[in-house]
Amino acid sequence: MAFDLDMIKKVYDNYGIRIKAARNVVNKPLTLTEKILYAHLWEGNASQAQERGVTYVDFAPDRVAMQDATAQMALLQFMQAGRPTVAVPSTVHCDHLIQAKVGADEDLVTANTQNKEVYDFLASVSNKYGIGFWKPGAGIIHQVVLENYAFPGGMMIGTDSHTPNAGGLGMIAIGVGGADACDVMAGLAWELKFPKLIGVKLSGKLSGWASAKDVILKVAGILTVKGGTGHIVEYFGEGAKSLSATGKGTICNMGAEIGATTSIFGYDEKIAIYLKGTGREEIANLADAVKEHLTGDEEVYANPQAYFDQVIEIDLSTLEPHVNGPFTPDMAWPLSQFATAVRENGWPQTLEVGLIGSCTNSSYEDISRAASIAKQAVDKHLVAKAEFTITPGSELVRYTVERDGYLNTFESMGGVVLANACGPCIGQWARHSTDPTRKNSIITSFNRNFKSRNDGNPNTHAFVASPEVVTALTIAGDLGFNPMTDTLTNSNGEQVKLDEPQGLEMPVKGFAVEDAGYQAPAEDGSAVNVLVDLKSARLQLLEPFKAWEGSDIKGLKLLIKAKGKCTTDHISMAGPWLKFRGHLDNISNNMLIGATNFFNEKTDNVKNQLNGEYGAVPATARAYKAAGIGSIVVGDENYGEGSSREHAAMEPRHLGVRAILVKSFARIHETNLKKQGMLGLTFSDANDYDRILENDTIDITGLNDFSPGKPLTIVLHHADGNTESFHVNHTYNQQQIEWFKAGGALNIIRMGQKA
Ligand code: MIC
Ligand code: SF4
Repeated sequence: MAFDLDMIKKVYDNYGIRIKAARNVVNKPLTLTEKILYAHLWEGNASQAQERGVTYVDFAPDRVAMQDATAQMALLQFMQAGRPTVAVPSTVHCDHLIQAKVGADEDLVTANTQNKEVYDFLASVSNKYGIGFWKPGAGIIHQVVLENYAFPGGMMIGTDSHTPNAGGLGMIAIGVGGADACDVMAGLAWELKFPKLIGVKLSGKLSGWASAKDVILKVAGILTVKGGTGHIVEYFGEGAKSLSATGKGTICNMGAEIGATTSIFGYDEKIAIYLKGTGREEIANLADAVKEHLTGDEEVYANPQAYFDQVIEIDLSTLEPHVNGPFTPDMAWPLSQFATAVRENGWPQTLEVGLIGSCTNSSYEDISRAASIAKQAVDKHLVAKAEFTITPGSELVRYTVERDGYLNTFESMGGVVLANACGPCIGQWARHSTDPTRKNSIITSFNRNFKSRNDGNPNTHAFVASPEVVTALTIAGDLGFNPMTDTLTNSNGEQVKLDEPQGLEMPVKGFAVEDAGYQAPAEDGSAVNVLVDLKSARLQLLEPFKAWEGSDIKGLKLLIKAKGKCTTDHISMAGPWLKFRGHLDNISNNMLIGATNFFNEKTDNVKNQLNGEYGAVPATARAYKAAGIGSIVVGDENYGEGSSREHAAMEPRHLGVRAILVKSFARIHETNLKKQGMLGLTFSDANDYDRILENDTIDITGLNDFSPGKPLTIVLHHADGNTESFHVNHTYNQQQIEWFKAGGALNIIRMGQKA
């Protein structure tokens, strides 16, 4: 399977030249992040200095990766761009739509039947436009990309927020909405506000129970779910060099949970070993030839405070394993304090299910370390108290760990091996739970633990830890158990202690696979038909959104004032709704159903101002839309945190919402709103949130003069006849304002096509 050696050669050929140009502009030592960003500036940008956190910059990414649940919308948009093939190497990965129920084989058969029309659509559209297609069962996008496509110093965008996983191989890899992917595949530049930089200096070396996962669990605790917004996190230091490439991948992957644009490690020996071990010796050789450009300058790492906007130091030698949660990935507990936290907060202490795997943690190293714990359960006559599932990240890993006996070990401990897919991580889990109102606890080695995410049950307390800690707690069936200090009673009534996990970074016998699950596109796809059934409930061709009417937007009804955390899982839930990801009208029926209404603290229950009745959010929006009235959504901090799914922006657009007004946005969601021609606005004074009342009618003024950096005005017409107004901010640049005016970025591409 081609990993585009020619493309990589071309990138490296230009590296020295581009970085030299950057040095002339920046005129001081460069971080790795700056080198890669400067090496990927779109032609014409190269001679400008870029102000971090301020300037919007056009980039030329080398690759695009899409997963099935977001690729549908991305490719439906791409089909409207009128191009014969994609402009940069691109792949589609079928991973999100497989539901975990019984086990890998059966679940895959069911998925192939149930999702047939979607897979047929994705396979045919990929075939037509020159896109590589990874079949269901091949693995999770980020793991497959790491094994096949990621390369040091490259730049990739992907329609999934955990795309940064490839930072483990020294690539700038950024999660985006489908519309952004569509632009890049159509040969256009990709725009990003030049990020600020956080440097994380790692010293020492991991040992015992601590693993790479604990680095990011700790960083999440320090920076919180908002702290990385607008930043790229660059890891360096001796400790960084000591981590395996896949361990680095885990850290970068979960950097999505702190809102970071992406995270990255410099090219080193560990990355070279991984490239060679996954059949890419040529890339390692090419990278060796330009290796001074694939890491930050020495001066930078010697004196990081002078070059990064923020610096964090972590000593791996003293790092404790962590457990984060529940309900948010940044609530970080060192293992030694976790049991107390569980008791003091009244979280259910009995652990019901432990789940390992996912795109974050399913490397050979992860599996072998977790298996070393599972094996002890068997050898020491311990019976696992909780259920246990394993989702391998790719067929390459699955085949290899099966060969090496690890899957067998898990099964002897009572584990169920699920398909190489997202499964429970994204709510594709038919959990055999009896009473959904009962508070219960689960622990995973995944990255997110938002309410209702894994099993759709808001009473499930989900915690996140490393695969080895998850395995140990699963054996104990008790969140109060600390494997580092406590003993367990085995079936002979003896007290036994678990030894520290042992693992292997790379398989001694090398990786092996029979069928990795790749399908190359046709050489000439012009005659290929894209398969879309127009009567389908799962796929719907897109209609262009309407352009802006050219005047201030008046008379909007407040649809919902969301209280507290409002992630993309709250805005457009996944799990059972994933099946409608290619059908905008049908998926719109999940719009904001997870968000809490500020006025009554209920979910999916808002006042319809037209008849005074309370009803579901989507139905209320549809009622306003049918009456020809626009609406507005108000939200709290970090609105749209989490996923890259642009459905969270397209659904409100489709249902007549004109603006989203919040205290702050998560990056990808804010861009998605702009791309779809929505107004994404922020309170200039967060206290203005309190002025919004349930029966408000709202105007947005200043639009005739909509320009970069200039606030707009919100006018509230309260039900008692009073009116008040205040300024709101936005981050639209001139081009983004054009998207708003045209009714969405795609309308502009379309117009270009006609011209
Ligand atoms: C996730 O982890 O939330 C997902 C599901 O992978 C999403 C993508 C999606 O919603 O399809 C993501 O992280 O972007
Ligand atoms: Fe899939 Fe979970 Fe990874 Fe998202 S975080 S890509 S749902 S495994």
